[in-house]
Amino acid sequence: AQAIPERPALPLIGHALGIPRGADGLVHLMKEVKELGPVFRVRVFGTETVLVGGLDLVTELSDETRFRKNVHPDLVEIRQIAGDGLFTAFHHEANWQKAHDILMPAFSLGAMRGYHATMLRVARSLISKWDTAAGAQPVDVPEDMTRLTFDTIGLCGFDYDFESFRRDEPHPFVAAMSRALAFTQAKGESIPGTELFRWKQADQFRKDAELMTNLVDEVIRQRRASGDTGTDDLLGRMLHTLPHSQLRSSGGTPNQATGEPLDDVNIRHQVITFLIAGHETTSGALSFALCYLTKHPEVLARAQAEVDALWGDTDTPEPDYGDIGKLTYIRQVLNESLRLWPTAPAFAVEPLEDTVIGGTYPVRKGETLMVLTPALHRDPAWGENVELFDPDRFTPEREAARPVHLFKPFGNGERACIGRQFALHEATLLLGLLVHRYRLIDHADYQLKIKQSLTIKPDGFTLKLARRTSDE
Ligand code: MNH
Repeated sequence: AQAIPERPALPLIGHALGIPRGADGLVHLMKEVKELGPVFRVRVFGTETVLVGGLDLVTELSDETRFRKNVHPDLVEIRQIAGDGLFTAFHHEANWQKAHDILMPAFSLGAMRGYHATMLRVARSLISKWDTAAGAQPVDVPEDMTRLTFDTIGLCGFDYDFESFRRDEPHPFVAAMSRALAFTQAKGESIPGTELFRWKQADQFRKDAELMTNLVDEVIRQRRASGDTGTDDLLGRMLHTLPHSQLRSSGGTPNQATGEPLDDVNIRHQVITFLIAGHETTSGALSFALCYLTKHPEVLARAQAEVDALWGDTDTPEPDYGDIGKLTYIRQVLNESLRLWPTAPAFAVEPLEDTVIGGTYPVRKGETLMVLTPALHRDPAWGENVELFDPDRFTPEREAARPVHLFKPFGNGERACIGRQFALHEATLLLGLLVHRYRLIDHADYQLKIKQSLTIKPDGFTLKLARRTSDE
């Protein structure tokens, strides 16, 4: 056995001084993969994390007979807001299996048929805003993508309209959420004990958490008051579906689902979870994709050719559900954007027992092994020029030939993203409509800069737009 590589560490504070805070932390760790190799250990005060960023090790860690999701310290902090909701639930919590069983059908590929019209309606709100901006002023891409994804999850999941396109500022929930997530993250990165001195931020955090909770309770109250028990969206399913007992697919531990519906506190946690997880990542993915389309005119031209073949030069295309599956090149563009910048840039697993990874590194039961997805997505197995944006990496032939665990933007196994089809349907539809309608003008010669909260976005990315004419 061999010790996991690490930089020399100072007593107590460990590597804290060497790791930049916030946004640059991710880029720093990606660099460490190049210098220290695909596995290394980082200590920050009392917390130790093993980081993993290469194909062979990630393939090993994806084995669910040996590893399961780890709710790492950052996620534990987020439990203050999202409790035992799907994303932050410990793997053994009974509510995870229960909510998973109740909600899975709402995320099947077939369920997307039911969301399509609503997604299209929200896309048209964005387009009408962008039409007004076209030829006049630039648009703030991540902000408008956030308006779109937030309204989409609100309407599709809860039949609740946040009306983000009627607001000059982000919806108060979005502002409160960003601050609250930043607070929980800063807490994880700071010297233990110093929370006491940040009472102002702590006070703001309490207010933000309360605002989110109140809004969610209002969403639930409105549904209950309406007497509606038939709507089969996320909220309807949570309020009215009874789970049936079944065995856990892994391990064989009997699940403790009782046949009772989800309790009110858990429903609140799930709604908050979906409002957060259901919009941040998709909005970032759309923003990166637009950024790469803007910087790669030859890719944009191919994407435009694809939508033109489907919708011609009609002013208002009427994409139906089936069209989304035909936008295969647009889907490749999205995948390639998610390869370079997977917007949830890490996920963690823990060994079920003390074990050895990579044939030589001992790891302990329950310790945090964090997969650094952007590093995995630059593994030499991707080929020569891993930094190059090339949607042709995702042609059906090359996808079929790719090792299974080389591309993991949605995490792994049972605890992988439940909203994957939802995100891809929504994002493919919108990108299709946008490239059909606009020329994307890189008016500020944008240089990619990563902004990181829990998820990542292209910081300060603005675009100018012009309507396409029928000969371009
Ligand atoms: Mn999503 C889990 C990435 C869109 C709801 N999501 C995960 C995980 C990743 C992830 C990675 C696994 C995290 C972990 O192992 O700790 N999610 C994404 C990306 C997009 C995305 C890159 C868009 C692009 N996610 C969405 C959408 C929704 C959603 C849209 C909801 C509508 N995601 C979830 C939930 C979980 C999750 C809920 C937790 C699932 C579970 O543990 O059971």
